[in-house]
Amino acid sequence: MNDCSQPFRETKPFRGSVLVVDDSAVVRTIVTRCLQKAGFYVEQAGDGAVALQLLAASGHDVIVTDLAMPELDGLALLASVKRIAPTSEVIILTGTYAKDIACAVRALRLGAHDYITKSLENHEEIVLAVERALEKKRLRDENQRLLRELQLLSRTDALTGLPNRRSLDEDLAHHVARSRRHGQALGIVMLDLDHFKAINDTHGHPGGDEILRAFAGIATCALRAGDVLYRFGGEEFVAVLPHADLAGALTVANRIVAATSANLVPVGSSRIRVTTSAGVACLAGDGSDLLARADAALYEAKKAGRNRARGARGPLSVIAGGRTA
Ligand code: GH3
Ligand code: MG
Ligand code: MG
Repeated sequence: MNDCSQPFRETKPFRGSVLVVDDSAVVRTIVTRCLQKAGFYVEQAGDGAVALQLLAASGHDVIVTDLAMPELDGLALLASVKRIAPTSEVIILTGTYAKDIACAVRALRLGAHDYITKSLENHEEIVLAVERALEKKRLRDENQRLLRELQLLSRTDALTGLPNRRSLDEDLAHHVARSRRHGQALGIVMLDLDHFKAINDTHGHPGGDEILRAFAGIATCALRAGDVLYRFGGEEFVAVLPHADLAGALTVANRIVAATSANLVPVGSSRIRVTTSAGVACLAGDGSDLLARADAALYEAKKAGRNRARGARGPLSVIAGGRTA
């Protein structure tokens, strides 16, 4: 039998937080003492309803609960915990239903981590069950963290840190749907650095990479709050401009074109002038050809001599410096 009679002394950080729920004050005290002695931070509740209040306030890692309790019983508490605090683990500790296999199966099906019987002889089993539950929670939390990291990485361009093409495809579909639903404008700017192959040839691929990073910064600074720049691929970028009509998007495109040619980008020991061309398109019809129309306008900008922006629809086109051509 464990020696639970020694007073608990806090010397190390807690191994985890546990909520002990039992309508018997004696059982609560015994279980609490053992878990405290094993290094856990423990709170107590006399029934399921109080337990839920404490859980909402503190978000315990593990809940050790009795089954038969007045008001809210153990199974009802378990169901509520799985709904409101799904990352908390629940261990059912029962005396009344100790031999009730059907009840144990039901608890496990509802998501209980473990189902153990009360014993005044051996408290080690409770400590072990809590340790296993904590380890399971730790692994699940870590998996979720890694999954979130992976999702973020899969949407991020490693070179520039901008959201990537995959991210653009997903976000643009949402923007188009939202703009169509609310009858709002949506503009995009497709950007392609001019003569980038020659820059690579002169300054090497690492030099080209530096320029791509610098351009990402310059173009981002030229955007308004709420606009987002994506790396489309290679030396091509796309800015998504919610609420922008063609004239507004052209203004932004021109700002990027002008800022790019105005900034000398440091590459190794030299500082070089880089220019970009831009094609602008705004939402029309179902929006499925938005990128294609911006790309066609970009082609027009290249054909017209580069270092300028062109709009996809209508006669209005604006070149760098704000002049209208
Ligand atoms: P234009 O003015 O018509 O756009 O000419 P350009 O030379 O920029 O266009 P082209 O498509 O011929 O060349 C694009 C170059 O971009 C070729 C490719 O090697 C380079 N490139 C693509 N991705 C990267 C990258 O991640 N880093 C570097 N340094 N270069 C890249
Ligand atoms: Mg290109
Ligand atoms: Mg290019």
